[in-house]
Amino acid sequence: MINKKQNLTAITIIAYVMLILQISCTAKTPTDLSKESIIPKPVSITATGDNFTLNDGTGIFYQGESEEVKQIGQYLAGRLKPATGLNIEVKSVASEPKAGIYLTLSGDTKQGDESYELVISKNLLILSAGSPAGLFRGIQTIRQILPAKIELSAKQEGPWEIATGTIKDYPDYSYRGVMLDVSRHFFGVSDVKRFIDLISYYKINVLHLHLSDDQGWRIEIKSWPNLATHGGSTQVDGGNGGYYTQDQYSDIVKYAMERYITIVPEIDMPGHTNAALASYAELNCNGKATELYTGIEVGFSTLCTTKDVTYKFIDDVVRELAALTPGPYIHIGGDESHSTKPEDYIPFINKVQEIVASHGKQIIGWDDISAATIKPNSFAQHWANVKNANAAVAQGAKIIMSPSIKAYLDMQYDKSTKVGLHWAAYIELDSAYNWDPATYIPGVKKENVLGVEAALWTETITNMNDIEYMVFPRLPGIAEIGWTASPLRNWDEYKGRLAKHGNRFKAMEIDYFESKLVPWGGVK
Ligand code: IFG
Repeated sequence: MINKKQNLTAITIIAYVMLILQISCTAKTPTDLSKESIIPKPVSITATGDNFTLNDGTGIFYQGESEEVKQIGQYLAGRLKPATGLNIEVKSVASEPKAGIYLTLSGDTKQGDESYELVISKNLLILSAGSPAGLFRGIQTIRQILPAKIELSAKQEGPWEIATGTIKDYPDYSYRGVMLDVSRHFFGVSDVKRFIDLISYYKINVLHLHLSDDQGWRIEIKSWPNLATHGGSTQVDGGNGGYYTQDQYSDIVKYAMERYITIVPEIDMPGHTNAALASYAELNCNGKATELYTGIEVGFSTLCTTKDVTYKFIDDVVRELAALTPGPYIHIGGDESHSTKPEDYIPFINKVQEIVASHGKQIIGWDDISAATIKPNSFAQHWANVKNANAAVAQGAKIIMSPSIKAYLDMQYDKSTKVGLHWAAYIELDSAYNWDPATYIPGVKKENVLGVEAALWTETITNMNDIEYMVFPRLPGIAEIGWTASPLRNWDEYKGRLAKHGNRFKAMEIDYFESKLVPWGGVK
């Protein structure tokens, strides 16, 4: 029979052991870099079993006088400050420092301009790349090999340790995008900037903005002002809609460029054009403006493809948009033109491609445009019809893979998902991850694929929380499909890494879907 005194002693011993354990857990025990949960998975990781520690003596140094590299260093310092409370100095140096974080463009771009290498030793973390974009991608990896609490916005206790070793990395596909439909429901500049922050953490490098559709025109066009003021005045279910002034659009473009993300603007045509048809009577074959539309039907609208004014309209729109868009692409839509006669659709698409090319941009269109003659150096975005994809490849076009049953993030996870649609499929995390763009469509090989893009249509999505709920965690998986070569990808291994991102999602205040397929937990 244990007496009271013995009982107390036992409890004291247990408490003491727990304390020692706790402290030893945070002691500088060598950690294993290869056990980190980086998404997308890097090409190679070699661990050396020690720790680099970020502290108030750590500086960020960059080689030479490049203002751009300095800004990347300042970006990193800015991401580290909230949780560590450290005001890390960013300084130019002529040569490799003895200690701290060193950014250098001494790398090569043999594996593309987003390749980078991280060499981490006890006192010095060297991030090298062949171009600033590679440095920026490497910084996302640095963020992910720090404890998840680094992403919290309030000051936390350290230590801020990074396991030592070497990471060599570069993407499999050069186009890794996500589309945000700002037409069905409008999302303001601050929402788009937060969205850009979140997708950049997973090395996404394209943001496709679906700027026009039946329910809303979302970009100011100075030569056709009613497009935004009238065509942008509402949205699905009749809300106030909205639009980006050209200055606001330029602000979004700049914010994306600073994160090495290319903006692809889409003006969908000849279908999905009711907002424009409601704004200008002359764009309609009958000369009468349509009513604004706040439903979610598709396929009922078409520009009047036989009128000259239609091509003047398109030329004005494309000219103004191209002047605001430093990226190489303009997306012309082309999908679901069920109200356009095929004999009118084909010459229309051919003419529109000439207009876009005349303004110095490359064309992307949904793969419906393969019915027309796709200009060389144009791209077809596959979404539902494999015949269209094969027809595009037959014309020499490269494919951006956005299969609706895999990559449409407006698809519900399962029957219980509170928002979204399911016309294509219910898409749980394993389904969104388990596909390979290089073998997905018979006849479409890896060399025919430019990359992948997830698409968030917003008929049922009305706020940032719903955007985050539908996009996370499926987007990190699609980002990995675009970045990590398929032999390195495996759902059972990936879900273990994804589980460790739950605390990162929480730290970034992402309202993510906690799928039961993932063993969430395991604080890192
Ligand atoms: N298809 C339509 C979209 C949108 C989507 C919703 C394409 C290319 C269904 N076109 O996907 O406008 O309505 O899931």
